[in-house]
Amino acid sequence: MKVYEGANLRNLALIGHGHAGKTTLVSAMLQTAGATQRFGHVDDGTATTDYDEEEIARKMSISTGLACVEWGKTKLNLLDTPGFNMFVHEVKMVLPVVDAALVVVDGVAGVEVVTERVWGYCEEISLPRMIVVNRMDRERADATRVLESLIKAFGRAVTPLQLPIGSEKSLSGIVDLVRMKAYTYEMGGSGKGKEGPIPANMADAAKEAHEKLVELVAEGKDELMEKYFEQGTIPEEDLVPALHEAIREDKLFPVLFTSGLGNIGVDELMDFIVDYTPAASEHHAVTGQPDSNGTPAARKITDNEPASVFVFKTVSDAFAGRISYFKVFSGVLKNDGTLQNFNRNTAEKFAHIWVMQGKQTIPIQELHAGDIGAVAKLKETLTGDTLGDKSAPIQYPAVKLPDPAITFAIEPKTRSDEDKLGVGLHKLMEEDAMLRFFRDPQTKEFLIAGTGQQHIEVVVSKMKKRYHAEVVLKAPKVPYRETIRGKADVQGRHKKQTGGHGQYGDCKIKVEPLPRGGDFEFVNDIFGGAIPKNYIAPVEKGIKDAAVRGYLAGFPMVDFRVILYDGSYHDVDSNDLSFQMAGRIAFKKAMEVAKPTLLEPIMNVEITVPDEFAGTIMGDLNSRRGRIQGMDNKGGNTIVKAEAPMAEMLTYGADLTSMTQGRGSFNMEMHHYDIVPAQLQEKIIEKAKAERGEVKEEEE
Ligand SMILES: Nc1nc2c(ncn2[C@@H]2O[C@H](COP(=O)(O)OP(=O)(O)O)[C@@H](O)[C@H]2O)c(=O)[nH]1
Ligand SMILES: [Mg+2]
Repeated sequence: MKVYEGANLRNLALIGHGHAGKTTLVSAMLQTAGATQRFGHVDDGTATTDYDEEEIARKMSISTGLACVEWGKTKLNLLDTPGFNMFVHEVKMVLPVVDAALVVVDGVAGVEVVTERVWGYCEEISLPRMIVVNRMDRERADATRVLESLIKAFGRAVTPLQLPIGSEKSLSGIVDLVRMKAYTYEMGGSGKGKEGPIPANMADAAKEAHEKLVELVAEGKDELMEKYFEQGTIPEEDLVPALHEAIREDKLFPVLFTSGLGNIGVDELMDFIVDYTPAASEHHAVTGQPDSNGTPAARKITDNEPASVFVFKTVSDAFAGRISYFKVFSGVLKNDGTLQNFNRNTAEKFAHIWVMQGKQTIPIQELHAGDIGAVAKLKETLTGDTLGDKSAPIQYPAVKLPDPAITFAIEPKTRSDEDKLGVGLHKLMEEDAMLRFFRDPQTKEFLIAGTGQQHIEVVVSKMKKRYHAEVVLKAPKVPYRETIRGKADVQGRHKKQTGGHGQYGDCKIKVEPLPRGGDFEFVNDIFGGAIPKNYIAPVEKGIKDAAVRGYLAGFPMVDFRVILYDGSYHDVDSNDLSFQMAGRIAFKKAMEVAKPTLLEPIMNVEITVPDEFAGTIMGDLNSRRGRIQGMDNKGGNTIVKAEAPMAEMLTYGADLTSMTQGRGSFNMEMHHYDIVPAQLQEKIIEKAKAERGEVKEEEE
């Protein structure tokens, strides 16, 4: 592999809805450029960028795969992202390291839910976008209809730079509307087109589209407008740079057509990328976090600045260990070089730097500003870290991700699995930013949290295959809490007379509710030494210990205030333990009168479905005790915002899929706690008691 400089590098993320053909398109580009011997197919597990065993088993991308294509003098770094909503955060994580996105759209379905979602991510950071309408060989593929759906969703800047020749099975090539030439291909052939004249039956349509394009470009630039008025057109040598600029500045979103699987239009696609998408060196300067003076450092994407690299992905490989994927934002990284990790203040050696081709590592001597590479065995570096020239510190901001939406209890099958469980999960967390693993302080259970059921299933499967740890998933648990709605004024007295000296503690407390989120407050209102100072803390501890265990069903009691206002003691028999006991007794007595009640977590949910499912979704939310907060329409989709209790949403991912034939997606996050309706409390309390009963038996 040759060494490339920023002007000859193009970093592109392939993004879009699942099954639009992103992974296959990468295979087609590799095959057409001669980088592979055989075409890599998703369906038989040979695609270069879907190499992970989980991806092969499920025939879908789960995490971003990297490939690179040398095309003429230019190297294209292709980042193949997943398009299923549970893994779509992977897209967010790579956008900061690319110079443009290839938004891949299915020629039959047009704009889909995830297409809009990822388009939004690009919009947030003004990333240039090029649209590829793929799978044009499929039955019912329709260029006109898809173009309409694109313009409706993303506006009038969406402009075709090509027209497909033929359709469905008889798709045979494309017309280049800039140069006004036609290219024809053999279905399933080499991917290299044969140049020829525009077919007669398309001449008018092509001419019209070309003129529209020229007009659009002329409108955007005064110098060109003049030429256009004088000559009635713009010469090709002006048109190409003007389009390049318009695309770089998000004034124009070009549309191309391909069949990845049939390898049609793929060489033209790569030519277009080289000519029209921004070079790595054209990317605007990248800003780091502000330093102690509040001024952020920044780096231009050039070899002349101090070296800095940003780690955007980590893979935990069974053989090579930890592999860090990075982009060189500035300077030149040499093989065997040492860089300072600015997030962790340690030096890291970059022994054996690589360029990645799927899972294959290709050694490289150096990587220039704007290029993407990988390295194994960095000691402490994780995703989101910046490393660089020690004398020029900078920290690029890590990508913000949402909180996990679903939690399961996880149990090792055997004792030996328990040891492997922790080790394996910690390795998986290094490569998976949305995975969490922790222990529930109440139930002492191990919990794992992720983006959805399917995400967790992938994790469980990786645990088994990679780390040989067998685990059982248990239904997700709802972290209920308890609180009080009334007040109480009670006395807790602990007195025991046994043999020698006895035990004596006595306290009088008032309890009252606090607003939601108020947690726990303890007020010492003792005057005149009714209880000596050193016994106040034991009373508080006794109450707190009891409160964590709850009163109704064993869930922690929150949002209440305790006022300790009186009590008594005994010179000989009083001690810490006696006052702790008195506190516990007082707490229990208070609960008998203070109207204890259950609290449940309420989630914020945002659901996106094609319009025709809006009614079904709203009705269903109603039956889940959901409260609709708002509705919005966008490009044929309805977006519903609602609040709903977590207890009703535990299997929402699977339910939504079946209600919408897989066309709906949703986001969910914790919002607040609220009182459980009276008619449901009894059931939850009974169930919790039964569960605790079982635990007790096991312990004996
Ligand atoms: N007919 C047809 N099928 C395609 C084309 N590209 C991909 N596919 C098939 O569509 C499915 C999804 O493709 P894949 O590349 O995994 O899509 P991704 O989810 O966007 O990466 C696979 O079964 C592919 O074989 C194409 O151009 N034409
Ligand atoms: Mg894919």
